[in-house]
Amino acid sequence: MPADLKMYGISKQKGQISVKSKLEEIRSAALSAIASSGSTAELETIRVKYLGKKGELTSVLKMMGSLSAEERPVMGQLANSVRSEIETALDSRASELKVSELNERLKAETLDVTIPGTPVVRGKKHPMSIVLDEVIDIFSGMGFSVASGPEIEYSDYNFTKLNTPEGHPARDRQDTFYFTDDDSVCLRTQTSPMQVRVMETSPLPIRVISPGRVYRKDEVDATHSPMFHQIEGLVVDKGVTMGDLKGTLNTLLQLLYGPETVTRFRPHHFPFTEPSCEVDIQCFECKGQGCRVCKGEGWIEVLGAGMVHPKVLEGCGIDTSIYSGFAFGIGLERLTMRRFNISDLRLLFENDMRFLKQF
Ligand code: 2U9
Repeated sequence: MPADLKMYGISKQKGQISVKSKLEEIRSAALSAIASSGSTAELETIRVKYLGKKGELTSVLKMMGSLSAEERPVMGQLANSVRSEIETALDSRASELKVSELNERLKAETLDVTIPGTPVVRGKKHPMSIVLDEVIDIFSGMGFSVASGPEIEYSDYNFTKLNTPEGHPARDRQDTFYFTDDDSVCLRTQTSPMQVRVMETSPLPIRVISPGRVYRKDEVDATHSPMFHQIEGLVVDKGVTMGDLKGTLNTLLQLLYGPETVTRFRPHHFPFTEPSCEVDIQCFECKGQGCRVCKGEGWIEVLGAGMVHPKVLEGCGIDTSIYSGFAFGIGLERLTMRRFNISDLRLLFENDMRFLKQF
């Protein structure tokens, strides 16, 4: 006798009676287990135990072969009806459990919509962005466009094309971040290389400002940073003179510091402009008498400027017998510090909300 038959207490002699009673036993055991099951996971275990490939019902079905030809269809029918009863019971208990499990989950995961949320801190414009936007507004009003370009530059554009040839002290390795051993690529030290690109590619006349980050090997202190921002400007047209330069910069400074602002243009030297000047405003505190604000000078330096050097124009293919130009450079940090009376440049880069929310 096969081992399975022994297990279920079925003997060939008892035949139909034993199979029948075994099937009924399976039915009542399965139905009561289903009725008392407490979770869908438990229900699945019950399904596998009774209806699975190695389950109890399958084992009994395997015994059918040992029954007589008359017994087999009767017991087969009974086995099918036991299977479908168990399946129906499993389905209906599964839907009951699904509902109760969902209800329990909903209860456990209740969201208290009355709890105050985490406040979202409203951002503000950075003081340098406030001042830059103001400067862009002023120059837009005078017909200038805005150009921005790469911060990694060829030394050719950063220096050579700006009349600063190899060997010039301004190209010193101690002042410039170079990327290559031959010093041919660097972090730009000014935004003028962008303006060279504008001159090389745009039709004349040109009126452009170029704001952006620039880099120099400076130690960080209250007035220095290895990264700072410049706003440079360039005008190239027929018959542009120092008078146009003065008119444009006086307009800028009076719009920035008020209509009473007094300016002074002092001779200076830059390799890329000739003649060159530094521009001061009369101290607003002492009206030129000399005080703590202007360190006794009576004047405060605000920017540098000059007529674009003919070598720079010609290097960009511009005919200097017809065209001339002026250029200027402003340090945005210094402009912002003066505007908002900020004494330490580092405050502009720390992004401390306690500082930034004051503007
Ligand atoms: C071209 C030719 C010439 C831009 C200029 C200055 C003078 C200047 C400083 C201001 C403070 C740099 O940020 S700072 O330290 N800049 O004094 N910049 S003339 O001259 C140009 C620009 C573009 C093609």
